[in-house]
Amino acid sequence: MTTLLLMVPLLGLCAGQFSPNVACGRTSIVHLFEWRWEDIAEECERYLGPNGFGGVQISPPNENVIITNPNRPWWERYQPISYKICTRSGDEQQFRDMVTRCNSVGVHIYVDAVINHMCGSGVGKGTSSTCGSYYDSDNRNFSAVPYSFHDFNDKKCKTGSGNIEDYRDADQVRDCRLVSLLDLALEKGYIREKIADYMNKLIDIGVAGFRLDAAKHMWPGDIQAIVTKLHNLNTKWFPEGSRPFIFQEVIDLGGEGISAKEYFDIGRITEFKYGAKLGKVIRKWDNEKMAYLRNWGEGWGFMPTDRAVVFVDNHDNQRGHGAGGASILTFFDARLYKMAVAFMLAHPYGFTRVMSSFSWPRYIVNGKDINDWEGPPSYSNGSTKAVTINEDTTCGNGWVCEHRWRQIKNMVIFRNVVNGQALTNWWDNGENQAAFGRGNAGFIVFNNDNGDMDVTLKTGLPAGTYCDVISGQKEGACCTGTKINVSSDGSAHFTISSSAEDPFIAIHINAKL
Ligand code: AAO
Repeated sequence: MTTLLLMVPLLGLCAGQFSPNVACGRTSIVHLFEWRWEDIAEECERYLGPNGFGGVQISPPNENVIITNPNRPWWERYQPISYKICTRSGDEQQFRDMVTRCNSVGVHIYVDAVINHMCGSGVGKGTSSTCGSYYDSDNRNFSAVPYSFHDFNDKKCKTGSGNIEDYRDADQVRDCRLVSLLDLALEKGYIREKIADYMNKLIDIGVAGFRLDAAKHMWPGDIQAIVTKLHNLNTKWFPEGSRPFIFQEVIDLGGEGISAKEYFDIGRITEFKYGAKLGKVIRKWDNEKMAYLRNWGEGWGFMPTDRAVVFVDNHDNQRGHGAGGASILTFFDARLYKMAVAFMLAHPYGFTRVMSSFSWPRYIVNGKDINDWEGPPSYSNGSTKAVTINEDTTCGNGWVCEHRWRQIKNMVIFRNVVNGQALTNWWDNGENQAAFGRGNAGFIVFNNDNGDMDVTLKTGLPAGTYCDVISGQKEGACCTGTKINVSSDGSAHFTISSSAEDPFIAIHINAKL
C-alpha cells in the first residue's frame, strides 16, 4: 500500500501534464502579473534563477482588445482578438528572448492561455487592438485567426441574456457567455486546431506549461481534446517526452453545478479554498485558529495534493474579482500576508504559486474597490512602465514585487531545501501559536496570538546554531537575523513577541552557521 501511494506522485511526475516541469530542486513559481517580457528576462537572470524560483506565470501573451473606458484596465488582456504574440508586455521577438534567457538559468515560463472566449460582445468593431488586427464583435468576426459567426456558442446557450445567469446550471456555465465574453464552440475541430496551433507555437518556443483561464467554462472533454493535440516540450530544455504542465482555473468553493474533480484527469487545478480559508485563519475570523491547521490540506476538504495549485491571493481576488471574498490576504495587509505565504511555502500541500503585483489606489466604497480595474504602471501613451530595482533590492515604478520581500524569497528557498520531507513535530498551544518541521531539514514557528511566546520545541534538526531566515539571513559565515540554537536532542528555545514586526521564525539546514 505504502509503495503504491509513493508511486502515484512519481508516475505523475513522469506522465506529464500534472508535473510542473520545474528544474530539479525548484518547487515554486511566481506570477509576474502584467510584467513586460524584457523585465521578466532580466528578473530571471538577476533574481529568480539565483534564488531558486522554478518558474514564472506570465500574463496572456496573445493580442487583446484595447479598452479606453476605463483607461487601459488590466482585464483587457482577458479579451483576445487573435493569437498573435503581441501585447503591452512585448512582441514575439521579446517573448522568444525571455523564454530563452529564463530557461537558460533554470526558470521556466507558464503561459496564461485564454482559450474559452474572445472579446466582450459589446466592444464593437475596428482595429483598436494591441497588434492592430481587425475585429467586429457584433458579427463575431476575428479576421486574424480567423473566426466567424459559426465559431461561437450563441445558438447553444439557453439563457435570455446569452450570459451565464446561474452557476448551479453546468450547461449555462459552459455554453453561455462569461460576463458577455464571446464563447467559443470548442467542440469544433477547426477551433481546437486553431487553439492547439497557438499553444504548440508557444511550446516550440520553449514554454513549460499553461494556466487554462476560465477552464470551468469549458467542457472537460473539449479541453482534453485540445491538450491531446499538444506537442511535447522542446528538448533543448526539457527531457524527451515531457508533456506541458496544465493547470486549470476552476473555482470550486462548493455549492455549484460544476466541481473541480471533473477536471482531475486533464491536469492540476487552482485550489481556491486554500487562500480563502487561510485568510480566515490568519485573520482569526469565524473563530478560526492556527491550531486548527494541524490537518491542513485534504483534511480541510481540499482536492488531492497532487492535483492542487495553491496560492494566498491571485490577480483576481486580490482586488475583489473572481472568488474568495474579503478574507483574502494581499500585500495591503503585509504583516499577515507574509505569515500566510510563509505557512503555504513551509507546508507540503500542493504546488505553490507566489503572487507579485503592481500597486493601485485601492478605494473601497460599500465593500467594493472602485479602482479594481486599474492597469499596470504605465505612461500616458498606454505603454507599461519598466520594473526598476531600488538599491535595497525592492522594486520601483509602482511594482510591489512581493517575491522580493526577504521573508517570502527566503521561504521559497526553504521549500526547496525541505522538498520531499514529511511534515513532522507539529505543535500548537490550542490557539494561534503553532509550529512544525519538515523532517530533519527545516522548522517554522508562528505566534499569531495576542500574548508573547516562550517555548522549547522539538525541531528534528541536527544540533547547531541556525540563522532565522525571516528576521534576516545567513550571509557567508554571519547571520543578519536572530540566531537559534538547536541542542543535541533536537530541541530549541523560541521567544516571539506578539508585537514583532514578523511574528514567526524559520530555520533550515542550509541556514546552519
Ligand atoms: C470585463 C468587465 C465586464 C464585461 C467584460 C466584457 O469587467 O463587466 O462584461 O469585461 O466586456 C477578467 C475580469 C473581468 C473582465 C474580464 C474580461 O475579472 O472583470 O470583464 O477579465 O476583460 C468567474 C470565472 C473565472 C474568472 C472570474 C473573474 O469562473 O474564470 O469570474 N477568472 C478568469 C480570469 C479573470 C478574467 C476571466 C476569467 C475572463 O482570472 O481575470 O476576467 O477571461 C462565482 C463563481 C466563479 C466566478 C465568480 C465571479 O464565485 O464560482 O466561477 O468566477 O463567481 O463571477 C463566493 C462564492 C464563489 C463565487 C464568488 C463570487 O465567494 O463562493 O463561488 O462568491 O460571486
